Amino acid sequence: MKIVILTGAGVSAESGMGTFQDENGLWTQVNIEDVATPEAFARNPAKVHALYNARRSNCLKAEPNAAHFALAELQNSRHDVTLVTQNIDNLHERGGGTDVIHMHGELMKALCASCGAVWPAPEAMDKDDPCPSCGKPQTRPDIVWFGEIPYHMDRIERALSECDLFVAIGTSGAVYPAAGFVQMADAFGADTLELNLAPSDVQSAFAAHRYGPATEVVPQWVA
Ligand code: BV8
Repeated sequence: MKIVILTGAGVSAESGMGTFQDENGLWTQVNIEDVATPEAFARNPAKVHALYNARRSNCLKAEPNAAHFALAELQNSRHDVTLVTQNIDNLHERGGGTDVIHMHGELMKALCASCGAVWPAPEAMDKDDPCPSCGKPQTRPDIVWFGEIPYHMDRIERALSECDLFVAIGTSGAVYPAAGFVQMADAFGADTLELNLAPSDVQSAFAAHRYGPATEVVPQWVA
């Protein structure tokens, strides 16, 4: 059976990574326009780097949880599993996940805004860090901000067109194009399942739902 899994911040919430839209979520503490757009980075790179440096050090202190481990177990099973994440943390990989598709980029990678080179991010990054490839001081986090095109869309859309089951885990369904994946999978005839703490903004598009903390509902579903 071909399965596509889409995860969001809820799968890392119990690892202490925080979410976006919940009452103490990141987007309730900072404005997207100030820290998560290319314009924000052009306006104040130091402010943007400070936010991502703080999130990177938080990620280094966090540990994968039972949901990450269960999804890695599913990937090692006989199923054909495509694991897509909106998350920029590396907890899927540290929980044994393989070939993780980071459609919104990765905290642990740096990107040169001038030549496009990508390299492992130091814990604290600064715009003036010289690019190891072109030498220019145009270093940014390798993150897809609002208004930027998500990574790996062709591969994701192909997987959605071929899957038998689409499962969304720990995402509010608030951000596109990820929030539209369930409609795409459904249109191609896949079964759809939402595993979340609470109904998402697109819960009505799912055929089945199981609600509860990811560390409970994900291992139960994988078993
Ligand atoms: C783009 C990286 C064009 C940064 C992020 C319609 C179509 C296309 C685009 C748009 C459109 N309408 C609007 C747009 C533009 C925009 C958008 O969607 N805006 C929103 C505000 C309306 N989209 C874009 O700009 C995207 N680019 O559209 O380019 C294009 C389109 C298609 C094809 C080609 C080109 C780029 C968006 C990417 C932005 N970057 N992340 C960073 O991390 O700092 S977005 C960020 O927020 C996340 O990555 C995620 O995608 C999004 C929402 O986060 P979630 O993961 O869902 O987390 P959230 O807090 O919202 O929810 C947590 C959930 O977990 C909750 O439901 C909660 O109940 C649950 N939960 C909590 N605890 C637990 C739990 N569940 C289980 N267990 C628990 N313990």
